[in-house]
Amino acid sequence: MKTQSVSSIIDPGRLAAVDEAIQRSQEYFLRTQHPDGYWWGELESNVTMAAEYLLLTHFLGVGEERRWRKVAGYLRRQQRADGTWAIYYGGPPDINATIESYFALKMAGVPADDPMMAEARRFVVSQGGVPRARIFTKVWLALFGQWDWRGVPVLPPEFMFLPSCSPLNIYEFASWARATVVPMLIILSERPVCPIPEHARIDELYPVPRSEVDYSLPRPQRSLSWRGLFYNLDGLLRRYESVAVSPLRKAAVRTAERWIVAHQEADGSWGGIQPPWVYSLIALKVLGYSLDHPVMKKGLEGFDGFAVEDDKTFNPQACLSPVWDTALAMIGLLDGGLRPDHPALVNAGRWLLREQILTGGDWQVKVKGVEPGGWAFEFENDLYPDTDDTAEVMIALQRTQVPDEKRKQRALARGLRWLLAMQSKNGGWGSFDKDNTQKLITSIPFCDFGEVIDYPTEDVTAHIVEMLGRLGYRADFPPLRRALAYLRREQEADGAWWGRWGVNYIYGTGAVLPALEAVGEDMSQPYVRAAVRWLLRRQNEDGGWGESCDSYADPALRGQGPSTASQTAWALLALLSAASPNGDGIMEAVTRGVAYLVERQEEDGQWEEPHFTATGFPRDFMIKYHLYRNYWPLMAVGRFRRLLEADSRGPSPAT
Ligand code: R04
Repeated sequence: MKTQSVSSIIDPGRLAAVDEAIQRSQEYFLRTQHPDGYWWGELESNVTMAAEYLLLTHFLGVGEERRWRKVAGYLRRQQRADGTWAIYYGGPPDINATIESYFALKMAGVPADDPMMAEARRFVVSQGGVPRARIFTKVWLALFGQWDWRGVPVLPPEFMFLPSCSPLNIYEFASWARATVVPMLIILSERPVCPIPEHARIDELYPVPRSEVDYSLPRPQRSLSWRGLFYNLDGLLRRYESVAVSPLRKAAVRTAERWIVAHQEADGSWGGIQPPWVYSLIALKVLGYSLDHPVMKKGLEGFDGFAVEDDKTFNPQACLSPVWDTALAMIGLLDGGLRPDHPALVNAGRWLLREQILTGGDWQVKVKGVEPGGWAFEFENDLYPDTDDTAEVMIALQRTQVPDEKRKQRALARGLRWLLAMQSKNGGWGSFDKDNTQKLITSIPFCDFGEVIDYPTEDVTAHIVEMLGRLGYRADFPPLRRALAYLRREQEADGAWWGRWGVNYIYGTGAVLPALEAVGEDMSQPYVRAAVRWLLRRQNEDGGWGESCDSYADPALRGQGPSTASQTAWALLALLSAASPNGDGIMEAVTRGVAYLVERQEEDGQWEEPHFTATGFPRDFMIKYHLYRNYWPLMAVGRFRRLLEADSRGPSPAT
């Protein structure tokens, strides 16, 4: 870079357009900051959240006609022309989402002969019908007598008694699976059936009459495996179920109940996420909690704060993203050149400082003798701070100048101690726990959906590495040395890194390269260049980058798909971190990528992005963060501008 002049990279007219794009995006963020200091965009997932909410309200006996109409309005708006529902924009029909939506719509009074319902039914039956659904879907149906409890694996509540040193116990589950499984233990042991009106039955979603359905668990392919063993154990446990010694069973259920009550958050949620929340309310209701019990009341009312609502639709979000959005919006503004002491950043910084979690949580089961000090993703999720949010918040705070710098430094020091204690044995970081890598638990028959362990991942590790670099640590710092070795080991043969929480290899690679640069890694090393070459090969004709959610299932699709703003930005962040002085082809690709973004920005400073580019669980649960399309491009275009500026010492855009 230092030997090229700015005008050889980009002509003055285009440079002005870049400055204007930055300015417009900054103004968008300044306009949309909440007075308390945070940014918060929608977290969109799929229709099972809305369908399950409707079913929950029926189970609890609090279904309201007006609200149900809106939930139904949302479900119908999301249905595609072929009658099916997908779990991400443009995705293939999803049998679970389609069954759950169909059932919720019938509950809301939509008749089976509605043409769109008929289309949905055709799809479900063509796939083998209800017996082909995941276990969660079958549990929802069983709760209302639309599937037989016999067709759900046994999960005895005595599981609660297994100590945390045994290979199977609730703390071997990822935090999200743990908070889901504990109420499930109660539900599966009680097997409640809540009556529904005759018109809502879904017999028509079965391929054969209900009386002929085979409710046995699908037999695993290899019987001499953990899966096979657990399959056989299921048979034994069924027999135990019928003779379960009642005092022991009662004590186990009581233990699960106490665990649930102790894990409710201030906003009424469990773990800040919808699935554990709905199952916890169902479990407590089954145990006889009345709706005016404070736990139930808070739990139910909390949903209002999670919903995206207008006159026609009501859709509860899976999770709320204010802390994550705030940190990333701040980083975008800083990269765009906003002064570190700008009032908006100061206000955001103060808000983040207040959000630091200074009390204990489930992570302490594995990490002893360390003070709390992390951040969670949501407004309220104090028992589950995560390492990814902590890293991004620390980057944002470190770069922001708040009035009380002493307090900020103390917060950073605490966050740092916490993060270092959370590093897993293999040198990487999981999201919510240390060394949550026991694969055994993934083989139990109940676990047929999503991730149930929280193994260290490349993207999260990279964010923490980047943070350490920005705090001044270099590769000679032992935790960093181990983290860098982990990242080297995880690099794919083609040069890319996998993305756990973002789609997919573009996200992983877009996290790792900037991290390497931040810790002062020599970016001309062959392994870095391999990643650069991979990105250059994946650039689309239009100058942008894109990668479909399908790339998790189909390796042939790695790094491929229609260009999107956020994925283009990730690729650019990676390339910008590796841009070298002369003629390596990077700057030419970067300029085209930046042009892709600049040309597609809307009047109001935003970008459009219909595609889902984030991940809850690879394959099974995809996410669209509504602010991803805005802050990632701001970072990319901002860093591009800073790079030119460093080169030419020209003026920065005034903001
Ligand atoms: C982006 C990185 C920050 N952090 C990840 C946070 C993601 C927030 O969104 C979700 C998180 C979730 N978890 N578990 C679920 C989930 C959904 C989200 C979940 C989903 C379905 C079922 C059970 C749990 F939208 Br069923 C942690 C690292």
